[in-house]
Amino acid sequence: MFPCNHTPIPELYVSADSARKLKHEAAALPSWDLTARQVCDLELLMNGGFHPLKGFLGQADYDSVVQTMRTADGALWPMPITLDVTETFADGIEPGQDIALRDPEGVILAILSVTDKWVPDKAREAEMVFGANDLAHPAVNYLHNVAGKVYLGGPVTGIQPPVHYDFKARRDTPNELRAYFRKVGWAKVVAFQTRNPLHRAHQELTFRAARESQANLLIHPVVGMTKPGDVDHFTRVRCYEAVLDQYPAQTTALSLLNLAMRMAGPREAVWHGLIRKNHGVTHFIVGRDHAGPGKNSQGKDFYDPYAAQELFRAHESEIGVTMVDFKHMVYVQEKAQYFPSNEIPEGTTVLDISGTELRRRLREGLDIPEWFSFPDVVAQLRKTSPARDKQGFTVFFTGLSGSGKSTIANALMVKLMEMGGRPVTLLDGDVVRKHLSSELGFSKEHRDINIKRIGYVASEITKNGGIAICAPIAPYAATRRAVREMIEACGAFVEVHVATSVEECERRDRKGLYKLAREGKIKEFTGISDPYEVPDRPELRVDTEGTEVDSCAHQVILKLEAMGLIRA
Ligand code: PPS
Repeated sequence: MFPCNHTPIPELYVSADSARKLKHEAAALPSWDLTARQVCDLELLMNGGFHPLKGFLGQADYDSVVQTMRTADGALWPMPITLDVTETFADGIEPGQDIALRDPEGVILAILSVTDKWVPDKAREAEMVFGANDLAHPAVNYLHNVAGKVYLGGPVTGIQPPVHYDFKARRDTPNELRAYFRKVGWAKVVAFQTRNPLHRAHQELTFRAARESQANLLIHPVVGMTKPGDVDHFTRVRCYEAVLDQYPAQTTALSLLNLAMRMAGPREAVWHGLIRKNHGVTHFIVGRDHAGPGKNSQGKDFYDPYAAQELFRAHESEIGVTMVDFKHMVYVQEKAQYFPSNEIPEGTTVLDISGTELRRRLREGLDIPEWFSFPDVVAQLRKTSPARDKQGFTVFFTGLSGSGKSTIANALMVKLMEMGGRPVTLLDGDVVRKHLSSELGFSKEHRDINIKRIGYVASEITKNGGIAICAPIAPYAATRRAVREMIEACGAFVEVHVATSVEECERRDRKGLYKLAREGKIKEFTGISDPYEVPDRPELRVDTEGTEVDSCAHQVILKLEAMGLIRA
């Protein structure tokens, strides 16, 4: 049993006076614009959420954390908190130098006194921390395809916390929560971590956990970064607020945690425990497959479903937080009541709706029964997830030059406009290069910038309920995946591989470019002197050889219908 600790935890902020002075001096330092994930990490470093860390890990700490889940001086810490930067930025920085860390608007949040600069072995980091160097794991994909190549480490001097304009009153630092628990006299607090909306089963299980541990309850959802494709945090917080009324008054608090999750299962559970310890709680609910990333590229779970609980239990005394078993609660029809799945009365009917089934019902505008969720929660979810045929979406054609992307895309656009209902925008490769990317060439770097621009515009169109049709070559799988993640946050992404072979494209050679490429007059030509990574699992693959354009466009229409995105 661990007592509630109300004493303040060390923060990395300097006084307001020193902060003003430092800010001035820092303006002349080289500065790094933090990524969204780094802003989350920095906030928790500065406010003590990541205590005992005093900054971004240096190399010795990094090696030790990756290898042994401990910092070099032996403190339990399972997650490498590193500042990844580009090679270009790193080239101008040497250990011993200070750099200013700025948020995306350019505000200086902190100073990093660089002690270490190194190129990490990312494959090893993936194996050790996430259990596999497999890009199907969102954090491994991030490590290889989003994070910079070089790490900088060193202590952080905090100047000011990142500014949040949303739900200000619901955000608390570890010390604010500790002070609150002291003020209201909560001696035992059980925290519930979540990245999903809460339904009745969650309310029942958290309620039980609090009763069993005779503790008050802290609903402590993550609003920083969660798994790509999750319900956005604005919707979730409105759902949490709706559920809060369902708990007996004065027993339960809701506080938002600006954590960037890694979905690292067992290591993540231990990390979550340490973070909650810093926030002053005494108990923490850990369930089956805690912070699980889903299936690996072989279609198997990344982690054993109970590995997180086992690792947590093995380190419980060091974490200083008691683990509370998360009970899977199911609804028993005859009793009109929830029961833990291992205590179901014999001969009764169990009702349950899985996450996938819930998403299907939301997508298709079907009934969601009251025994499953609260009407206010369902209303919030429906507001942000209207039925699929009312949402925006993106059709993303990819394929070689001359494969027929533009022709099919044009035919599709006309068919969709004929149906009406939503505005349709075509972002064709050539047209984009004329209007949005006229300064870009065909190096990997430039192609990636071009595709990300298309993805950005398509995501805005999708978010606002329109249909975006994109038709670039988009030769790199990782870039297509980044675009998919960006768009799936606001609607459906339908990847269509126009699978015309290079031989056929060259035979057609509509623009005469293949001939020039063969003669070496065009460099880096896709399929001839530059790579094209064939999509593994596109939503649709169309073959233009021996098939009319009209019929290819019709195949796309059928796919959109099957996905519920349009109605015939
Ligand atoms: S990419 O890789 O997605 O950024 O390419 P994209 O913007 O779709 O541009 C492809 C069109 O540019 C012409 N073109 C080339 N393509 C490939 N490689 C090289 N080096 C190249 N140089 C010019 C070509 O006409 C492409 O048009 P499409 O419509 O694909 O035939």
